[in-house]
Amino acid sequence: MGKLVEGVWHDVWYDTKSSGGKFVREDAGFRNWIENKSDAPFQPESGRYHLYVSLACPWAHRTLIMRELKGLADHIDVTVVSPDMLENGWEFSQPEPLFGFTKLHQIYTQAKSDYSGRVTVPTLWDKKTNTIVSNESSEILRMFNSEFNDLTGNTDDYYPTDLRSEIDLWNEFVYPNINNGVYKTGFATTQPAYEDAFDGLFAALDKVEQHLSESRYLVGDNITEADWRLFTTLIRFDAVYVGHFKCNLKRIADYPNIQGYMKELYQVPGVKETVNFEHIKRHYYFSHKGINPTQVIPKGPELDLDSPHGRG
Ligand SMILES: N[C@@H](CCC(=O)N[C@@H](CS)C(=O)NCC(=O)O)C(=O)O
Repeated sequence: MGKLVEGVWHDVWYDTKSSGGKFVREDAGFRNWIENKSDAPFQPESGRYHLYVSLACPWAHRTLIMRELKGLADHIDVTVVSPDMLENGWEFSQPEPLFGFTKLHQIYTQAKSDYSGRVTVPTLWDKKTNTIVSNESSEILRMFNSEFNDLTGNTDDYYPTDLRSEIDLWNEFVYPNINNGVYKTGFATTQPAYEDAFDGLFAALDKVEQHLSESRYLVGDNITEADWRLFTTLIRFDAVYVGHFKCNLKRIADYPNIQGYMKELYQVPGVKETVNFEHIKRHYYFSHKGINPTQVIPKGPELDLDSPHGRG
């Protein structure tokens, strides 16, 4: 765990002292866009881009799901980092295929030798211009959703124009309260910071539970990116966030509508193959030594994900 400062790796944990015990997530550093336009510097091309992910990470997971759903698996290769994120940050269990690097931070300094900032997954690499296109999952998601359609022939749209304002509203609600809410709860280093995040998280889950009693998905009758962004947090919740992050007012299994909805999304063809509980549990319980100094990984819980979801 650490960050790059002018191209040099420093092993430091998140600073919560300057924010009253609260965990504040930094913005991503590479924010280019792949666009299907003749004058765009990053154009959709088969085999041009390489995606670095952790199977443990909910932000990386979104991009893996979208790659699968949009038929991009044959066009964008993936390298999976080791689940353990310790003093060197994300590492590869075998040298990665493009440069033979063993650490993800080397990819960042390959792109920019004096880079300063966090080294995060997902990271989307461009082999043609030798740089990182983006390390912001929400933006990678949009590129995958729309910019490769001519290449793949897949025109499924998870961010349709007429639903954008509603999708944006859900994203703005789900991100701080749920996606990042579990991290704010788990990484809080003071009681009030923990309780604030905890209360916000469970109030938000209550609202989603209520909404899903009236609506098939977050936005009407079709799955949108808002659902996938929520899904990757839900699927980790009972296995990790309840125990490791102390998000223990309720489990997802205690919310009938959310549980059915989560199972339905899990059962969408291609999705369950992107879910890896071994990496998920190993990463959190083994990497966050401040929270779990023994690094013992729990065996449970038993999860019911494959039985009928009961949602129509
Ligand atoms: N805003 C980024 C956040 C990505 C992120 O924070 N990923 C975590 C893993 S779940 C990470 O790589 N953390 C390493 C660090 O913060 O140093 C995104 O959505 O892509």
